[in-house]
Amino acid sequence: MTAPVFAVVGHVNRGKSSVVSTLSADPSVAVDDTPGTTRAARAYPMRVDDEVLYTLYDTPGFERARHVLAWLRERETGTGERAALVRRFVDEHAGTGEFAPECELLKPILDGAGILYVVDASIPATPAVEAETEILRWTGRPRMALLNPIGERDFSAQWRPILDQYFSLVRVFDAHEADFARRIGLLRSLGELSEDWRPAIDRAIEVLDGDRGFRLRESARVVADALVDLVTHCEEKRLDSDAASDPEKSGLEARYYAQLAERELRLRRDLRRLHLHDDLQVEQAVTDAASVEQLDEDLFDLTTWSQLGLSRSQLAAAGAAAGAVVGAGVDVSVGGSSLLLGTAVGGIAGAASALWGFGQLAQVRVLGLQLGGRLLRIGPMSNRNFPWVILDRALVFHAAVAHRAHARRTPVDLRAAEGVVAALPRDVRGKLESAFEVLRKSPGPDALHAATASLAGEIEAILREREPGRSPPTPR
Ligand SMILES: Nc1nc2c(ncn2[C@@H]2O[C@H](COP(=O)(O)OP(=O)(O)OP(=O)(O)O)[C@@H](O)[C@H]2O)c(=O)[nH]1
Ligand SMILES: [Mg+2]
Repeated sequence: MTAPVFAVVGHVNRGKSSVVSTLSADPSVAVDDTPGTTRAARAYPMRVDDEVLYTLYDTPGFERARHVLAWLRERETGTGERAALVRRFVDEHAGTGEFAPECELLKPILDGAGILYVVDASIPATPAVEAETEILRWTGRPRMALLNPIGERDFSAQWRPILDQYFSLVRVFDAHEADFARRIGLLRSLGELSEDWRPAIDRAIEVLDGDRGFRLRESARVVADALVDLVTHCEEKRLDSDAASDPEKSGLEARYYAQLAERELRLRRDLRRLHLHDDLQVEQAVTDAASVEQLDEDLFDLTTWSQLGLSRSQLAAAGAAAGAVVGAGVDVSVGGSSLLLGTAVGGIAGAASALWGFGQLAQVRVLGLQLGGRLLRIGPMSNRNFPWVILDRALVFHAAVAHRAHARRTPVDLRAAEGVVAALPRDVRGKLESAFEVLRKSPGPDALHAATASLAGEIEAILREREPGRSPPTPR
């Protein structure tokens, strides 16, 4: 079974590279609003475990389609010769510098690729379209048109009767919004384009489904591991005297929250990696540019906490307290910013700790050491809401990266995201709470292992439940 090849073509700057990027889950494809960004045809194979499922060619856009068509028409001898004439056009012009984009985009088609013709459905059709589609028709290859709306307006009603004349299939595919389910839907349509490709496309869908399942399972596992680490984490410091001084306490507390923040960052990195979004930026509720860089992924923010039941006045009090008390010590570790909302650890855990008093959120103990001396220990986190806050944030973050089209390069904005855990069914919350309860009690290795596995299983079920439903792309 050979993997099908598709050439993604269209006018310059219409979202061709975006379609390639999203359909191949490859964020390395150059997408830019400068017309003419793609200068050469380039193959992007969709691989899973070294198996190539299909290949997409990103191509430069048509720039002089009407001239190309005029050249072809002048030399036309009969309809049966049209594909050969297109080949002659490419042979005569390739390497001359004339019609360079047209030669580049036609080559993979002449080599046997199917055609995905991309138009921007948010602008009206231009006269160039007829020449472009006519040239593509002359190649005789199977072809589908994609209405990719770049802007807000919708001219698809105007586009359809034009595209219908040239394409056996016309589909809407928003390359910047399409999630996994829509990608699969589009693949199914590609399978309808030619009987020859059907078995390979069916195979591709099966493999991609399996791969998706694997990524969700791994995501659940890294979230469960992070929850365990975060809830059970402790920081310790040897004391010179029997009691801890205030600077000793606040220093250790700062280190503790900094470690929690660091661990959550690691979880987010893991989730981005699992969904092939390693470089995706995340926007948070901070305003100044330097601090965005430092603090773009805070550990707790007020929105999440309020979803979990803190009242507005509690939040206000916590906010005020944090800036004054905990924030000062903690912010140093995150670049000296005194911003409350965006700070990694000067956020709500530190804030709540300040509000409720040192040691109310996480356990603090002074322990005697066998060989003399004393140890100050902070952790594990005893606050009951804490694992829920972490889980909620992890699920919100997961949704943001797992459903994100790879063509879309703007930062993820979590500020308006809705929480997840508050809406979970009672029985699911019950099972999660049982596992959290085990974690809070400093479990032995076996109990810890069982609780981690139970968490991973529950979280995987939540992630699967939250997968968007499968529906074919909007038919014409
Ligand atoms: N919002 C939105 N923007 C899009 C979409 N598709 C493309 N764009 C934007 O439109 C611009 C062009 O997208 P590309 O994918 O680079 O287009 P192209 O057809 O490959 O362009 P050239 O290589 O220059 O011919 C970029 O700024 C994209 O971010 C879309 O579906 N939605
Ligand atoms: Mg391009």
